[in-house]
Amino acid sequence: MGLENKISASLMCADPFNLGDTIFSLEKYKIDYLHIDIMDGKFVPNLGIGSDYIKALRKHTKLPFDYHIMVKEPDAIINLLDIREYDLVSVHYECSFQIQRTLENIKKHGCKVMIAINPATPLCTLEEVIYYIDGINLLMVNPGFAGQNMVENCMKKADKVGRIIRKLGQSDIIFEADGNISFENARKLKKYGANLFVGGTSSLFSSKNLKENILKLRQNIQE
Ligand code: S6P
Ligand code: MG
Repeated sequence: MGLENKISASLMCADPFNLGDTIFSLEKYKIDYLHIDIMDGKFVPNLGIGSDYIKALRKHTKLPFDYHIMVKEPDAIINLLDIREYDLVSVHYECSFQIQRTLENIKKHGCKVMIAINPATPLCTLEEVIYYIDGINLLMVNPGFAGQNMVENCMKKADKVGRIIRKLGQSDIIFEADGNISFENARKLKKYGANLFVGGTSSLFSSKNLKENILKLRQNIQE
């Protein structure tokens, strides 16, 4: 028996002018997580929102945060975040010289710790970290920007990740899929074992009707 399917709403895809209303709507329509992309302009060629801004959001919502950290040597930044035990934190395999140490540092915050895998990151890396992590965040695009098309081969990679998880008997591992998660892609990824879906411009924010889009995404990831 696997984990319950969940949806994480990508904050960088929301209209910043209406952010408060969007977050209240996400709460009202029972979204599971707020997906927060943190970028440093070095690990990925873009910048994300800063730690003070993120902490300010915390004052206005009780939704759990799903931090996706795309930062070189992220330990210092991680310590600046207000991480709670119900949050998820994913860092990339390549971000740190001693990734196991970084994962252990994150774990000290009491949250779930996850490894993020780029489209070109070999899956054999999972063997080295699987016993340190609660989940995998599989990137279906090269991270840094919203609105990209899925990198070829990523669907096959998702299939392989699902098989690895089953082979290791790790049925309680979180398997997140991030990037170009359209309604259709979500349905396919669900078959491969994904259980956490990042909703961005391809689904939740593809039109102004957030309620309808959440419902449609939920229907597409049902058992
Ligand atoms: C990409 C980032 C993602 C995006 C999300 C956008 O670097 O990690 O979390 O916010 O992928 O969704 P979409 O549907 O526009 O690709
Ligand atoms: Mg992300």
